Amino acid sequence: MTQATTGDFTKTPGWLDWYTGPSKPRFTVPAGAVDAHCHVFGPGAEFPYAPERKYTPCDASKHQLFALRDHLGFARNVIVQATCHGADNRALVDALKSSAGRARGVATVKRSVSDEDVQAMHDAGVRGVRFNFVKRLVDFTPKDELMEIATRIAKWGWHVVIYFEAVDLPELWDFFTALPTTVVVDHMGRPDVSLPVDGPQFALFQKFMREHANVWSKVSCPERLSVAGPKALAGEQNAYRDVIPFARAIVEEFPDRVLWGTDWPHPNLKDHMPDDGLLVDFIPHIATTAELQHKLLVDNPMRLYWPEES
Ligand code: 0GY
Repeated sequence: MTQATTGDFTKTPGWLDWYTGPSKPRFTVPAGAVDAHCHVFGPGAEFPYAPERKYTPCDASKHQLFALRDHLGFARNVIVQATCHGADNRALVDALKSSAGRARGVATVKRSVSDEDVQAMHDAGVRGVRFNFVKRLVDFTPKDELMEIATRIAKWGWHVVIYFEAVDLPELWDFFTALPTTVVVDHMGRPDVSLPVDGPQFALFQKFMREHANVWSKVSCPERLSVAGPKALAGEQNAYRDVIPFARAIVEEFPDRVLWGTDWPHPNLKDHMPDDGLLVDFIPHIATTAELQHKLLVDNPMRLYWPEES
């Protein structure tokens, strides 16, 4: 794969481009595996980045995403609208339409979206909306507006994907637990993995999932959550080892409500860009049996995104 340029847009200073030569994973994902969290960026010359964006990425096209899918051994993608495209879902919809049914999508919409627009996105393969509460990524949207959107999209059988930081869960709890749809949490609600896995911060997230059977979690982004980083210690095998106890706890307690994704092309990483092949090799450390791996990578994403085939 070759790195694309970014059209007329100037990348955010210090932006790390995605890794162009990912290794072939040693872990073979099960047949029919779904990469359930990834993005497309532009290309900016064709699908301009949104004026309200908080970063300008490098381009990362649908062709490059599909090539990565094949290289890693996955069958399908769930493409999640990234904040650099705001509520302009054209790049996402174009990728879905080019996927021959092998990609579904999660869009970002505003209150002003029409039923016709929702239906057109549904026909292209969109199955959810994303509400982002990470303050460095988006401006604030009133919760009554988000609840109105959630109520409307529920009529299409869509779900809500939420992205937030663990410290904000207490304040967001009442809103999240009132959502009328399936709710999918990005990256386990971004726990601080330097805190104990059995401490109060992660316990609140586990309570959130335990008490609300409609809540699912992506056990994704060790490269984003890790403090230990990608280097294994002498005598240890694992990159991102500090994330393992958190992700494994969620997979083992909620095996039917977990999803996994690469997060390619990995927006906003500051220190290192992961080799996506090594990210796949992380999976057996968090889903330690063939049965758990099959649920995580095939059964669960198929039930949520391709229910007609599962
Ligand atoms: C992710 C994480 C990030 C960015 C976005 O939409 C986005 O811009 O989700 C982040 O910066 O933490 O899931 O891709």
